[in-house]
Amino acid sequence: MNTEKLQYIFNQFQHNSAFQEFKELASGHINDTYLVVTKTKPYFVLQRINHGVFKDVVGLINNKVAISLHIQNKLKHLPKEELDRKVLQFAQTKNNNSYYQDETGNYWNLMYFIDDSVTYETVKDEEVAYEGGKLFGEFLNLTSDFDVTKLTEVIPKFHDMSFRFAQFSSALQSAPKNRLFNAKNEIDSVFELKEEMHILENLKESGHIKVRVTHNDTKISNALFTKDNKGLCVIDTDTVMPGIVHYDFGDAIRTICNSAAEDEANLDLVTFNAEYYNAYTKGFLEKVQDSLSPLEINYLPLGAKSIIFQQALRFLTDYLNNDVYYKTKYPTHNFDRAKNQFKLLQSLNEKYSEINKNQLTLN
Ligand code: GN1
Ligand code: MG
Repeated sequence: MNTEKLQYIFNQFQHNSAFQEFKELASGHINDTYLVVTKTKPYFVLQRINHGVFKDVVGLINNKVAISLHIQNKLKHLPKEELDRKVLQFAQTKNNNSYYQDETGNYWNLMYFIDDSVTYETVKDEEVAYEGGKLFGEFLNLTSDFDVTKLTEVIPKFHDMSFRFAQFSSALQSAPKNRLFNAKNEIDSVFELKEEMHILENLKESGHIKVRVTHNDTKISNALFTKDNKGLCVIDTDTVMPGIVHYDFGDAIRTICNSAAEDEANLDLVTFNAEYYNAYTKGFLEKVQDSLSPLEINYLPLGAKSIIFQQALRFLTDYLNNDVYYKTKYPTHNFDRAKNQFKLLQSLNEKYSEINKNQLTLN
């Protein structure tokens, strides 16, 4: 990305700021994200949405702007400086649009950067787990009265297990022989878990679990914290859409309770931290319990299991497909990610009865 082009795109938006320089924020696997440093604060975050992955970019942007406005409205009693740090704010273009489409067809959106905050790729402190739980719980609570039928399903069937299995099956048909051979054990694990991993989807399809507004990418690096570790703001709302609470709960647990990063290749370093699970769950339920049914609460542990499994399945599928979806840094990156998630799942399984028991006493 060259500076002139980025500056030009930045200046298509209303901001009254002078561009100084940009830095790439490289943590996402799908979109391109840049911090725009301006001569005076606030800084901005400029994002190019990957429209190969997100087919309905306009729907995606409408979703996230609508959700931000909804939360801002619910928190309007707060002082403006506090509100601006707790909820994402999107800038409009000079034509009063929430996105700019450049001459090559790419879509861009611009957010205000929230200064003096920290993010975590891995969690080393129980308080961060607890605060993360409160933050994501509050996000679900504040959006629980938003009319979910107004949201676009930005990636249809995003968390549907049967859809992910279908993608896996077709990858098995076309995968190169060496990758199939390398992944034999992981492929076997997928089939062993098939039935249990469909339980939540079946409960959703039969209407026993409610479809609500969900974030769908609640990895812990999508939570901003203050420097003293208080939950501040939920970011990366690209995948906000109708879903079930278990996916959001599970994806946060997947990243908070992993003692290592999701692509750590040394599997001895990957274990599931049950203390962080309890801390997260406590914070989460403090904020969202009143909007959940007892059935939804009782199935939260299975949400964690299902999402860790699904992420393993998605990384494995992409490895078998020769890495067409996630950004990778080396040829076995997706395979390392998949093995990491299977190891995490195994470690969770060893602690599962303990977690389930705690779950019942928590509510
Ligand atoms: C992708 O791009 P990023 O890092 O925000 C993916 C998530 C995965 C995550 C794994 C649209 O998110 O579903 O959980 O990688 N997003 C999409 O780190 O597929
Ligand atoms: Mg994301």
